[in-house]
Amino acid sequence: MNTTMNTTMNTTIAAASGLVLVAVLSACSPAGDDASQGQPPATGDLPVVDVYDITETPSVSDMALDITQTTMNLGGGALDRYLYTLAGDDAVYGAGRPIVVDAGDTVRLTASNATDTPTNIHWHGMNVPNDQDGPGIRIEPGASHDYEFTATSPGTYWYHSHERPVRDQVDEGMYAPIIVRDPIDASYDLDQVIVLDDWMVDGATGRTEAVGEVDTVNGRTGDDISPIEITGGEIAKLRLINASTARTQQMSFPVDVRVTHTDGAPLVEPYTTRELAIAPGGRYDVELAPTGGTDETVTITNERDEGMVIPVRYTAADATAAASPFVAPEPTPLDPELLTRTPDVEMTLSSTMGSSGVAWTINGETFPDAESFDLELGTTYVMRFRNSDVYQLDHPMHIHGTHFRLLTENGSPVAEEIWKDTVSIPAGTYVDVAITFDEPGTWMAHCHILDHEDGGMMTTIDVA
Ligand SMILES: [Cu+2]
Repeated sequence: MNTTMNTTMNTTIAAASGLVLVAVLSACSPAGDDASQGQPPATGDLPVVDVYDITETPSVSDMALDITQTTMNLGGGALDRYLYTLAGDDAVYGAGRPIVVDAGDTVRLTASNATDTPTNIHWHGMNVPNDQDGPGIRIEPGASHDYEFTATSPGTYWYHSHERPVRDQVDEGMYAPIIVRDPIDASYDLDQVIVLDDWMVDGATGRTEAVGEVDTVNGRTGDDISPIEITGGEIAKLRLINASTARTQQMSFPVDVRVTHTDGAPLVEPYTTRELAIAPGGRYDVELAPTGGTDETVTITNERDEGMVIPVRYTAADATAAASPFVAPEPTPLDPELLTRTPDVEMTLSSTMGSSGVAWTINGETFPDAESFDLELGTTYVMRFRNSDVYQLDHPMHIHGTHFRLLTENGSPVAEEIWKDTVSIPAGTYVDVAITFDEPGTWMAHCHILDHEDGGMMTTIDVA
């Protein structure tokens, strides 16, 4: 463990310094922003080029997305996979083409399905109108679909297929980041997206499985993982996304990082840590602001190190620790009645052995037979997720269409104000959340372990 690299997180709200730094950013354009027609990227040694450093990436909100099939060499084996790419891209993005827009932009995206399977796109964590959300849309092979929505809330999100079986599509690469920038994000010296995943590589068949043995960062593994380069006195924003279909990523940082966002939502009380458990579908934004007098390379890893070793190359500089440009939101008042209310909605999560394997259930039934719920637009409800799974598995529950506030965990109030769209319910426990929908429609609620979702642990919430 590194001892000389001292990280100091300055929690001073420094709005003024943020304005000064905005001016130094240039508007260089990454490759492939033009919408010229192109073939799917060359295959084989994928990824060839990828840019998940979005520090100077301009907002591009009109685009043509190709949903393609390709092959990737990974960990010594070749595998078939899907890939999201922009028409005309000459770079290859191993974790899908990042979409980077500024808050308030209207995203207009034509998705063309060049694969041999029907699919769609879900904008995970984004508050979009119900008819843009994904599950109700089907893009047949050879067809295309136009999406349009306003990127209202800044944050780190991702987009992925929601066509069942969702596991097969997401596990094989139908996903990518979508980042909605806050103006203060331009004040970070480095703004980098880190997409975590795992792949099963079988050289003989090219199959993939839910839990793979090769860990990847932005589609790269081992020595191919792009380093994080930072100099003393600089501050980096790292946007971690867990795209794994089944595994919680237990991330360890070599120095303290300061957590500013959960699932795209800013924290009223940012906190400092060296460990983060990121459930499937979950995101965390963290700040890294090292100081110290010695050049050093340290690493960010997950719990099993099977290829997931992210180098942090630190260059010493005679500088004080950078001030964070992050501005914490004002606390949202919490009605104390919510902490003691009998839940308005309860989802008991369990499993049972069915005729075709394990059935994953909500209130004893599988989708589409599971109990659905009718909620009023704009009303705040207490929703309880109770994990009674006999197999003692955690279930990360994801709700479409809104964020919810954590109230209690196993009956104990959550002290901090935390908003999420995906929350892990540990086996044998229950979690209560406060939830309000501001958009009408039928919204999905499901486990983000996608085998469980495909196996029935999903239901709908009708909001009117
Ligand atoms: Cu589950």
